[in-house]
Amino acid sequence: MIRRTLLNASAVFALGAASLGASAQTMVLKAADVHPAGYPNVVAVESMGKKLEAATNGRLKIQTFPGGVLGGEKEMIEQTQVGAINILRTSLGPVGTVVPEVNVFNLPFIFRSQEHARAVIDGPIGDELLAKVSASPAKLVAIGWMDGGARSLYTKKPVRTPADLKGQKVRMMGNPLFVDTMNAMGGNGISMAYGEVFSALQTGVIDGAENNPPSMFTSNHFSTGTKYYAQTNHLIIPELLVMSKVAWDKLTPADQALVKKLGREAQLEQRALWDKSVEEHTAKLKAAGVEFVPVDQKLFFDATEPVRAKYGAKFADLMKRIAEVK
Ligand code: GTR
Repeated sequence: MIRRTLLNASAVFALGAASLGASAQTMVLKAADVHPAGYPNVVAVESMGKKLEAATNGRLKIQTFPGGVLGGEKEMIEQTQVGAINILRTSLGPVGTVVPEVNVFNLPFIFRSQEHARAVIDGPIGDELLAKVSASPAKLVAIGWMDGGARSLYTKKPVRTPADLKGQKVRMMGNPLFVDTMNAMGGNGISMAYGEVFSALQTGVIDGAENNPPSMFTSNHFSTGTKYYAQTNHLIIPELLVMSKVAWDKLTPADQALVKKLGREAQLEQRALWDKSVEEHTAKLKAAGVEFVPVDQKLFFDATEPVRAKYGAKFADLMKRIAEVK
């Protein structure tokens, strides 16, 4: 009799566990970023961790690994795919090599301005792209966007026109699309991990790079003699907050919903911090002697038309919808 009760009880438990999927377990989620502590993206994920810990009574926690200690973005994406990293904040740039559908946001001058990019990622197109990342075979679950500002060129010699880039080796993020972009802009694009750029600038392996003011400052790239910042704004690339599918599948549906909600809140917190960070780091760069050179962006827009034609052909409808967003 007793035996039968026990058997029944375990059958009921097995049924319950199967229908609930993952059980609510205790986990410390490893979160990685190439940026150092204090950078808006890192701060936003830290605060997401505090909220997650509070909401689950300490059952779920986030441990942050900033400053690229777990590798460059390419390696970190791979580690997230296999579950060695649980949460990753990355530029969409290198994600385009594993989820080609996101490359539409990686096209030069796809967005007219940061405001335009925000309107797009906050609307249905932004949601569609997040869903595409999660539905792809890349084993990444997209939990939110972050702002990446506008990327402009920094070089040792001033650049005002595409002709000024002739013969200059400029570091680009790891995605062939970006090397093509730099080549079309008049320079020689060199793909390299973010963490290697400082010494490459110092030793003259490259003549310049491109990024937003907070990255140019916090990476110390400005201190290598690259004192001309040509305001091309050629790439406005949203950043992505993703979770490893391996970790995601261990969460209960309720925990998944909580992570998604907090991911969205992290996006909004980062945005507020981002605007302040751009202002602060632009001022710091200027104080350090960096000259902000205004350029005719139309010249660079026209020069990069072949890149939009080559990589954008399959996104024609989407590009039209992006352009129509006010
Ligand atoms: C930054 C971006 C990073 C990284 C870096 C780079 O603006 O936030 O995720 O992509 O640029 O140039 O590699």
